[in-house]
Amino acid sequence: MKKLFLPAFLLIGSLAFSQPAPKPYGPLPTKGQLNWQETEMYCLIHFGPDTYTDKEWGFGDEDPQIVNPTQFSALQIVGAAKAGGFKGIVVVAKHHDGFCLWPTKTTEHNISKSPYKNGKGDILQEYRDACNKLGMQMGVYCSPWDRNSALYGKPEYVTEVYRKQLEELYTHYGPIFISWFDGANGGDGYYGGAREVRKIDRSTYYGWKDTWAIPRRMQPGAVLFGDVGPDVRWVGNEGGHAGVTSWATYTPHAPDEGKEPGNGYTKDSEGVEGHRDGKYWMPAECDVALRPGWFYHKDQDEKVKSPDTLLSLYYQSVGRGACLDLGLSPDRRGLLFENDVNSLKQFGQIIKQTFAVNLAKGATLKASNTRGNNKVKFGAANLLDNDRYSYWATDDKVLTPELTLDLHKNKTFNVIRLRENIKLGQRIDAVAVDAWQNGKWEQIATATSIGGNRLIRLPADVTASKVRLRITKAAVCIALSDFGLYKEAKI
Ligand code: FUL
Repeated sequence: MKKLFLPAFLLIGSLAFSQPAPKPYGPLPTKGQLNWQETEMYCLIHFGPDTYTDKEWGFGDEDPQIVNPTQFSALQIVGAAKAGGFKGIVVVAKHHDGFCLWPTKTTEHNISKSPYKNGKGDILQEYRDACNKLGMQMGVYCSPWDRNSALYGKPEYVTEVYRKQLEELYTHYGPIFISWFDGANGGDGYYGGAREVRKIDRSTYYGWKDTWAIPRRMQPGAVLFGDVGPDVRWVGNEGGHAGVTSWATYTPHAPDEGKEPGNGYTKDSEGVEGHRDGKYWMPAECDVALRPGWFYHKDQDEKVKSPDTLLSLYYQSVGRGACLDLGLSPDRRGLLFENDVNSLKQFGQIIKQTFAVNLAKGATLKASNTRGNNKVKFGAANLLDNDRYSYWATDDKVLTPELTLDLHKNKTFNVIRLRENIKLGQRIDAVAVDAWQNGKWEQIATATSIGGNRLIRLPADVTASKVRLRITKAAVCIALSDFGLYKEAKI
């Protein structure tokens, strides 16, 4: 009997521990997309001729002599973004007016023709240096639409100007984490003096597949953003919010049946929620400006979004699995105005303090199921460590498990955080959270589309000593990596 017992024990033990990891589900993120997801928040910096003409879209005939930011400080701008909790910047290297902030060889319409540093300036390089110094990531936005170029509308503009500009940006300014492709395209402009309306076929003109091949080759770590991704999709509004349900998966559709979608040519209202059965891993980026406009306008100095507004946008973007891309606009001096700096700073403090302490840490966890009974590899304790990819998993057939957290004493919170290990795809459709109140469980929240990050901001504080998480719908067995309870800081 004794002799039999040992091998049987070993067999059962090894079966349990040999339970393989859950099979990945659906489209999966690439390394660049994982990095982007972890970045969560970055800033989109608009500065150029529009700053001096008080416009949002320059016509393309602006004199480079007007661009003279005598106090330009990339360190001040990037430093303010960092204080706001942002982990990167996207530099608008060229906006629709065609003026390049770096000394490009592709056009005369660039910073070297301005008085800035006597024509020796290179704003991109200054941003690069500041990012390196402050440990921030850098990305670039080079507008496909160019209202200055005489060639715009001809194939040569794409092959000899636009793609060459991208090559320069990808060559000279170090590793970038995102290349941003805008959808605004074609219309009236200066076009080398022609001053006319030029329309392009948004579906085919830029040859997106060939254009994307350039960053794929030259900046393999970067994600590519656009209405059609291919890595990060536009959320479909410039209000800074994703849908209450927002899937990381998406299939871009052209507005007209049978056509190829392109940037500026999608059913962009679909971007806000994405598609549960989307063909691609293509989570949303929510872009919104800190002020009403993307460029600096003096008369908007008092219209800078407050830290509270930024916080609510944070929950509606980052909290829904998207990233927040906040527009900053240096003024004519080349500095961020003090109201902008202050708002960023206070917002950053709220975020930092709110998420500094996970009140669920130290809880005793009881899961209704653990994959293969393997608590080390797939146990619920993995939810409370700081590893974004260690996870609690269930057996293949268990799609709606429950987890009870005994917090041992009353804790007060108003934010709940959930994250899936998205290396295994987006698996969970819906959850509910209960708190132990007056001797019974009471449902305090529900949420859909969990993905890389889901923040639930409760309408009021909850005080409880026990909390329960119920997965109410999942496509396959779960792989949840994070559960957090937080109390929002007041500044
Ligand atoms: C839009 C542009 O037309 C705006 O000027 C701005 O750059 C914004 C971020 O993207 O499509």
